[in-house]
Amino acid sequence: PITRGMLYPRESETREVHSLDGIWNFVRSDPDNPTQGIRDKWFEKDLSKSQPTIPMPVPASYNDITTDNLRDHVGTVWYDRRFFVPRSWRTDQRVWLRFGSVHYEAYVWVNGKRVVKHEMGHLPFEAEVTDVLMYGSENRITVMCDNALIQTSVPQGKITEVPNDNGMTIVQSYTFDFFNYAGIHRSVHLYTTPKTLIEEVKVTTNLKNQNADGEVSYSVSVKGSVVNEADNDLHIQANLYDKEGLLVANATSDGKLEGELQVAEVKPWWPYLMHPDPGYLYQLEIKLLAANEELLDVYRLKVGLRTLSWDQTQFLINGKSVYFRGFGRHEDSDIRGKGLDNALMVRDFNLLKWIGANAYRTSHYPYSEESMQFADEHGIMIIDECPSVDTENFSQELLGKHKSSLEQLIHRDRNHPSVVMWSIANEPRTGSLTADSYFSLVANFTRSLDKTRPITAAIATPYTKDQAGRHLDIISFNRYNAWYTNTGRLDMVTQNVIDEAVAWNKAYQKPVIMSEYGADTLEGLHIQPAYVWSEEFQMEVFSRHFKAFDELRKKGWFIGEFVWNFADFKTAQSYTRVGGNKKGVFTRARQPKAVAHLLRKRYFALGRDL
Ligand code: BDP
Repeated sequence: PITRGMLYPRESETREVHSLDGIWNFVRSDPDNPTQGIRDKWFEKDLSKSQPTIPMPVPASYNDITTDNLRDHVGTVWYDRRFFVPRSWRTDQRVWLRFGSVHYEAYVWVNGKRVVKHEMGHLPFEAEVTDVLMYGSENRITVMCDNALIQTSVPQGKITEVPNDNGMTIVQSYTFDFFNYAGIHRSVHLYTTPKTLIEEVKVTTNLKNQNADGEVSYSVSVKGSVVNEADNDLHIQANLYDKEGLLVANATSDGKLEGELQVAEVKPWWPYLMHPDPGYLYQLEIKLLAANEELLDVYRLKVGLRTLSWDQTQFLINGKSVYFRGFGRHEDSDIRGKGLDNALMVRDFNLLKWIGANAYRTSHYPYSEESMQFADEHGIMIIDECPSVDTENFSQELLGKHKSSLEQLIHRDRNHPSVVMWSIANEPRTGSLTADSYFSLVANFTRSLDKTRPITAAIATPYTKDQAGRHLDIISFNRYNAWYTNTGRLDMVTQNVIDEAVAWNKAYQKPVIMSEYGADTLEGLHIQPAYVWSEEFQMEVFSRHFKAFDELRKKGWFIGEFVWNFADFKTAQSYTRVGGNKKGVFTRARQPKAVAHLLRKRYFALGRDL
């Protein structure tokens, strides 16, 4: 089990952070000879010494960078680069190498020595490299990345060998509806810490006396040779600062690595449009001190004070019931694929606020840590989804990886006030008894890691067959009326949506969210009366859903609507996809389709209501 919190790398008076982002050297393995790199030990010298390399940006997906068919490559690729480690780092400290994420599997060597292997995209991993680095000189990092998805990876896929015009070829197939972009998707950092360091920080918050008083509970775990809690060697000084930088609470734990801070006249964390100052964050400063008060390590993180609660009919934040106005999204854009891009991220948040949304689901995998921090700052609520999508063929091995994905996700994201719910899967095949026991195990495991947030899953199995809903706290359902069912029939939307939501609520007596609805729309295609793929049709589909939602809201247990999708995105090639999935309210270049203006009116009107 992963017990490390994988704190986001931040500089402080005891820590330095260096970025290894930039242009790396890149080689794709010969699909007919996929293990050649390992056999020939490509990690022992520069990749360029054994073959031609091409330049590859990090972070980015590699798929859309070149003009050849690297896009459709299946199997391993290799990256390397050289970097300098300053002489000054040789002092009494540790150095860590951290990847924000690599898709799907990564093997990492430093100066020819294997330092870490990690399976699963969208999640960070790191290794201590103190003893393999050469100080005051050049070093080499080599990464082998494998994009193959099989029945026991998360998400699942299938690899088959089939004949083609050149003999035989490997085919990767998968049923999920987004392109299997791969590569070093997020930033690579080297950072230093003291020998005895703050390894993990866990924060929970509470509000009392009608949100007038707040409490921040923290617990810290420490790594290092001098750790011996029984001896009361170490203690924590915790300081809480408000936005203006004023100290509002502090505490020194006596021989303990945990404690509470009491905050008077607290400014709670509120979602966007629920308060004039949404996303209010304090800064928590954690100082690790030795028995003689020597300062060992300092780590700072942003903290939002809020409470979450839920029952059979509603979801509340700070005691106030919440109606979600949101989106399913993707991390996806031209050229960089799923690579972290700050310009895109900031643009997306500007659009979310422009349109009046207060939430999104990280469909269908964890999004960048940078975007989680941004959501905290802007009061955007997140339904945080693990990478399990279209889950089927349940096995012990799959269960282990699925649980691991949730464990890694929760460790990474549990301190974010924006995270208000865990989504344990998207459209799992939940119609069987095996699914029943599988999801009971996944849900209980998730609850054992975090009891402070409700659990959901976006379900498309009909409620008559579903076996997973009983294990969830909140029911989310995906349905494409007038698109996949009753295509073109705008007269068959409203009542169907109402009936299905009512049936879900009746089946499980839990709050219900419509987590996906929508229609593919080619921007600029106008057809009156509305016809599939036209902007008119998307607007009609949305309007008919709005009618249903307004009816459902009166019933008291319908708590949210999420459009599919925020923006157009790339998928695998198929005859149902014209250059990708076009259900975006925004184009892939992040410009509004006509429906965006309609949705904006609704989301702001709902925002004002609350
Ligand atoms: C839903 C999936 C989503 C797809 C969407 C669609 O959850 O990933 O992109 O359908 O087909 O079933 O547009």
